[in-house]
Amino acid sequence: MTGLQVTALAGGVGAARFLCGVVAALAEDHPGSELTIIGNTADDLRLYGLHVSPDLDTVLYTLGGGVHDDQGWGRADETFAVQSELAVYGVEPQWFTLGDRDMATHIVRTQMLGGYSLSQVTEALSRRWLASVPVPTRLLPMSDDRVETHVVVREPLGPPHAIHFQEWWVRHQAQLPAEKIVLVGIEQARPAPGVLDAIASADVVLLPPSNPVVSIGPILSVPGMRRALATTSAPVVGVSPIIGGAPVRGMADACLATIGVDVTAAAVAGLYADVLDGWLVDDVDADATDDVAALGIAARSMPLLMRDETSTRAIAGAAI
Ligand code: FO1
Repeated sequence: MTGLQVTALAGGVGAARFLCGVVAALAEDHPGSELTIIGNTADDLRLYGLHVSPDLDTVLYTLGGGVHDDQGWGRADETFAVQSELAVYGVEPQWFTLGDRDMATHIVRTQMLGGYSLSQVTEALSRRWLASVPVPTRLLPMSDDRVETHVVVREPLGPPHAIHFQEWWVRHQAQLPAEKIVLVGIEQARPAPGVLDAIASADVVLLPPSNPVVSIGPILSVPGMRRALATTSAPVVGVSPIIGGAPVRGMADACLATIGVDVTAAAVAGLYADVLDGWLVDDVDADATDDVAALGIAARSMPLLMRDETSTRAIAGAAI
């Protein structure tokens, strides 16, 4: 078997875990392969003057073996001395947890952003985290331009107003009724250097089981991305983040409800219909393969729960 050029779009935890399976499958079955990951940056935020890129960091920490396994984000063996001290000073917010080790990443990123682009900074951070991945792997932000997901919410008795996605997701646990999800800055955003090339020159493009609205959605919304995916000669293959009518992880159901899309494997495929060639659904959703096929997308069912390394590798192998 010869090596493959694989390009994957990535949100946070689900994508990062899936990408571990991709690395394992490529290392075993396709020696000589290379992996390019295009990460979502629309849930980036500034906190305490620091630039935090949760999804990029989740990919780096997970592939680099430094992630907090139970949470799926943040660092293993974390301590919280700095944030506790900030709390004593009355510094807000305290609803978003930044550990000491994690904070070092944000300090490096913020310092470097004074003179370098987010792509360049991400490349520098990758030298630490991706060097030991058994398949040559690079992580590109979807864009060097600032894009932020905001959620228009209505609090009891109050007028609708927009809050940062992380405030809705983490502080309100996506429980505050949302009227709209808006990608601030998306019209002006350009794909980061290397992103369009990585799609055009790929042998296969993968859409991991990430949140379709706030993780994959922003990447697809960067001007030029959908066209690049629709015109690449590579098959574009996705893995459903919905199993049996519920998200495998996270609160994608609240996001889908906000944009008026059913919480089903077939409805999510419909969101990607213009770019997708193949779609994996769980065995419990085997009935959905006909609906997906009707959209012109080849569909197959298999067990999609990423229970351990073996099951995750099998899903990634099937997608490839
Ligand atoms: N998720 C939480 O539920 N609570 C947190 O306090 C929190 C902090 C945090 C810090 C750094 C980081 O990289 C991720 C963090 N996350 C936290 C996860 C994050 O909010 C989301 O899951 C992603 O942005 C969605 O992909």
